Formats: sequence, C-alpha cells, structure tokens
Amino acid sequence: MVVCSKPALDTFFLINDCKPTTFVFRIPVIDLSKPDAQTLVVKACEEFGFFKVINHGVPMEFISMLESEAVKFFSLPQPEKEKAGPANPFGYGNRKIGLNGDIGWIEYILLRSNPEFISQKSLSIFGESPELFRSALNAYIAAVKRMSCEILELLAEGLGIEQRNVFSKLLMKEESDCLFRINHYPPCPDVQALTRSNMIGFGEHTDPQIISVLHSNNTSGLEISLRDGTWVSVPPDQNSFFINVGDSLQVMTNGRFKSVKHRVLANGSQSRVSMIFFGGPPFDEKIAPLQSLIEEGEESLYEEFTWCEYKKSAYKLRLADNRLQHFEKLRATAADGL
Ligand code: GA4
Repeated sequence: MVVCSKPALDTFFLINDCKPTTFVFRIPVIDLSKPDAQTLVVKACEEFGFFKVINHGVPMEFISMLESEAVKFFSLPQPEKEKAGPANPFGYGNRKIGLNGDIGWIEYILLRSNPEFISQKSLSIFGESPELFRSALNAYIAAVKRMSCEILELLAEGLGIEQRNVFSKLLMKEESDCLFRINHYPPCPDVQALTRSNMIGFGEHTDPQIISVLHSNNTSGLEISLRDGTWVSVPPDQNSFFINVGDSLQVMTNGRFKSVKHRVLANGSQSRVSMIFFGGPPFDEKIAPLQSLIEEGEESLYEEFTWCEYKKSAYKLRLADNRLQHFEKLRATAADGL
C-alpha cells in the first residue's frame, strides 16, 4: 500500500467484487478553518460530490453523547425497539428501507429533524432515557446544521453566486424538510451468504436532499461510486464528517455538482453506527437550476419541480433508481430537427 504524502487527501481503496485491493485513490479532505476551503469544496463537489471535513467545529462531546445514546437504544430488547416502529417511513425500522421492498442488513431510527417535531414525537423512540437522548439529539442536530450551512455558504461563494445564503436559507426555514437518521449495522455472521442473497448493509443510492452530513464510528463499510462506476471504500474516521452532494444540489447547480452514488457493506465482525443529517428544503420550494449557473450556450438540464413533487415520486421508486431521470429535460436530438 502506498502511503499518503499529501495531508489534504485521504485514502480510498479500489473495490473489486467487494474485496479491497491495492491503494489507488485519495479523497479530498477539507480543513474548514483554512482559507483555501472555499476553492477546495467546490472542486470536491465537481469531481466527486463527496469529501471529508476536519476542524468542523462540532463539539466531540455532542457526537459521543448521541452515539452512546444510540448504542443504548439499539441494545434494547427487540420488542422495546419495535414500540418506536415500524418506520413508515419515520420511526424505528429493521431491515426494511423505504416503502417498496428494499431491504438491508440494518436497523435504524429515521426522524424529521426540527426540534419541535423531536419533542412532540412519541417518547418510546428515545428508549429508556428519553430526556437524555432528546437533548443529545437536539444539540447534535443544531451543531451539524450550522456546519452544513457554513459549507453551503462556502459553496455559493466559491461558485461566484452573489447571494451567499442561496442554498443555506433552504435549510434554515422553519418548514425545511430536514431529516435525521441513525443507522446500526450489526456484525453479519455470514457476509458471503448475505452478498449471495443480493443483500448488503444499505444498497446503492443517491441522497435526495441538498446536502448530507455523515458521522460514523470506526467501522468500515461506506463506499462511494466514482464517475467511471468504480466503487471505492471510504476509511472510517470518527473525528471527521463526510459530506455528500444530494440530488437537489445537483439540479440547482445544473449538473455542475454531482450527487454521489454510495452504499454500505455489512461487516463480518464489528458493528457500525452512523448518524446522518439530511438538509432538505421546504415542501413547497421550487427546485431548478440557478440562472446564474447556466453558462452561456448551456441549457437548463432539468424541469422545475417542487420538493414535494420530487418526494412523492421518490417514494414510489426503489432505492437504486435514478430519481432525477423523471425531471430531466428531454434534449432535442438531431432526429427532432428532421
Ligand atoms: C435515501 C437517503 C435517506 O436515507 C432517506 C431515504 C428514504 C427512506 O429510507 O425512507 C428513501 C431513500 C432515502 C430514497 C428513495 C426512497 C426514500 C427510501 C426509498 C426507497 C431518508 C431519504 O430521504 O431518501
């Protein structure tokens, strides 16, 4: 294995039939406290739709408090956890992902992330110590949302957009449809049998929202797909966050940023816990390419849609489906002109 020489890059492993082989690739690592962060986030979103952030400003105690509450919840007896389910799509879910038959080697909690909703939601979702879980959740979400907005503002500035809150304001509205997910991937006694039955931890998909912010414990499993379709494994790092461009940001940048396809493999011996904040817009928000990002001679690649329209169509599809296809503009072909 080649040792990384540049501190601003992290290692990827090339995946061949789900077996890691030799080192070939490195992911962008962005230090949010450095002045070059603005240029680097734009580059990373253009090249991969994915990067890792360090010096992120989210207190480590918020992360460890929430993660330990989550571990306590997932260790409860199954009937206790099921009091908070079944996820439809919100609540506690086991194996079932979404509403159309997707399954994974996973259990999870999926929530709307605004504090009012969290405080109103049935206490059973927060297990034996609801107050502790709820306050850890609110502190964590507030800090991660702040960081997401900071990244979105760097992106807007880096793209030369005058209104630096053009993306971040969509997450800040009271009615914003931001979600929060805590995943637990239990160790799988027979990963090969799982793969033979075509099941993995969480199947390949892109995230629908504007931005996703992921934290995981030190267990591997996350993979992203490069533009050429190669799957690469992302080494876990519990001190950092991983950022994904979502479908909505791909549309707003008229395809300049790519929403990254990713998946999670099951681990044979260790349990993986990940916590993901999904920054989404309000339901009635119109999503379309920003005029200022449509370059001369370029066309808008997508029809305008509301977030509500997108979500309705997303929940009718399977996890691996291309959810943006439905909103792509039909481009004139040579044959149309004849
Ligand atoms: C993928 C990203 C988020 O986890 C999620 C998922 C959602 C769900 O689990 O309910 C979806 C999936 C995700 C995309 C397509 C639909 C909806 C399952 C599914 C098959 C919470 C989200 O927002 O979209």
